[in-house]
Amino acid sequence: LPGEGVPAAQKSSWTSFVKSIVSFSGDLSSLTAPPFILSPISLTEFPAYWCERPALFAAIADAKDEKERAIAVLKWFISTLKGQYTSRNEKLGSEKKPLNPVLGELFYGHWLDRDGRGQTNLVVEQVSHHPPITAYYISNPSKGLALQGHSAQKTSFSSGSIVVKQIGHAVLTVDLPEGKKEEFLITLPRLRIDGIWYGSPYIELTGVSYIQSSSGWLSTIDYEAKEPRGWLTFSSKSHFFKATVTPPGSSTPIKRIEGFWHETSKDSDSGETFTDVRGPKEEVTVAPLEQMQDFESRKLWQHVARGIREGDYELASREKSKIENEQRQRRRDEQAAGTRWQLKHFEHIESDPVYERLGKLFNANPPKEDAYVYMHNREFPPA
Ligand code: CLR
Repeated sequence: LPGEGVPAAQKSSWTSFVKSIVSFSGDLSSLTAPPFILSPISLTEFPAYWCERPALFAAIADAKDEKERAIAVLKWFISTLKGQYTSRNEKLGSEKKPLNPVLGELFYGHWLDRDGRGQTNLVVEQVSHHPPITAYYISNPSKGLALQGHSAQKTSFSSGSIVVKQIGHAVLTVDLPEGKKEEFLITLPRLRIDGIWYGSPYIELTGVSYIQSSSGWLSTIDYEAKEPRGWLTFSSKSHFFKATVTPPGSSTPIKRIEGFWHETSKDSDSGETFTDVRGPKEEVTVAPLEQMQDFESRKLWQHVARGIREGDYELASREKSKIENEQRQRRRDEQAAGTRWQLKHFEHIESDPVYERLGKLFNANPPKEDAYVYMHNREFPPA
């Protein structure tokens, strides 16, 4: 039923929120939403989803050649999708509206070494508030792996769903022997947020995304492929995909994968399991609140988050206003002083040379994108 997932007292507030998104396109984060749909988690925490299966990330470094590396990268990438796009439904009951990060907001974390996989470190910085842009750097130094990327969104409304075009890309760098390295340009899928009328939003992925290796290997992931009979689930959420891996200069795949990105997938030819994410994942470890700086996400939002978690929405909104007013004052002070906010960990470049070079190989659209380059100025684990 329409409005099924909406608490009775918030029905009219949900209706007006839905009306405002219908006639709106741009930055959804600025719209006021009813309390039941608010998440206590800031968008700066989201890049952690890239590494919640640290062993699969580390395994990329152990692959023996270019082909095996391309396959290992695809396997890791597909295995991140469940966390990225369905974990709020599992934890919070539906997709929710994350906290809108402030400029300069930080999120640090790590996954400890276990079974020789090496330690993985995460640095996130909110590099723009309006529009919201989040930059991240994830590295496993002992394996010679680093993922650098940024994330922004363009939203619109179409036949009952919110359509989210992801802006930004990620580049994975793999150090090889003799000072050589291989790079992988990763583009991101489109999102459709369904279930809006019912007040229980969830994400479906649409379109196609690519993983282009500097070695020439290309993986193409198609999120709109039709499920063959026999695979059919009764759930309205499909999450089905097909992927291909093609060698340099060829258009004939040497590997085809199909399945559900939130459950299991298999090699279409051999039937062998490719990914299986039904088991537990490892959430990122962060420092205790007492050791955090004021701009670290969980410290900055702690009272707002408590308000949302405990249903004390007055507290949440009072604390949120405090943060927003403080931000406005900072911007005014900067303007008066003729200064600009300095980013702490990233440097903006107008065009990413890796995107330009590798994007040509699969006709990336757009042909150029900007990037935020990590300045390598944080020690892990934090002292
Ligand atoms: C951020 C980057 C991550 C993947 C990801 C997952 C969920 C997306 C989020 C990104 C961006 C913000 C987002 C969110 C789902 C809902 C939320 C689009 C792309 C919007 C702003 C809130 C909509 C409000 C409804 C839930 C009512 O790697």
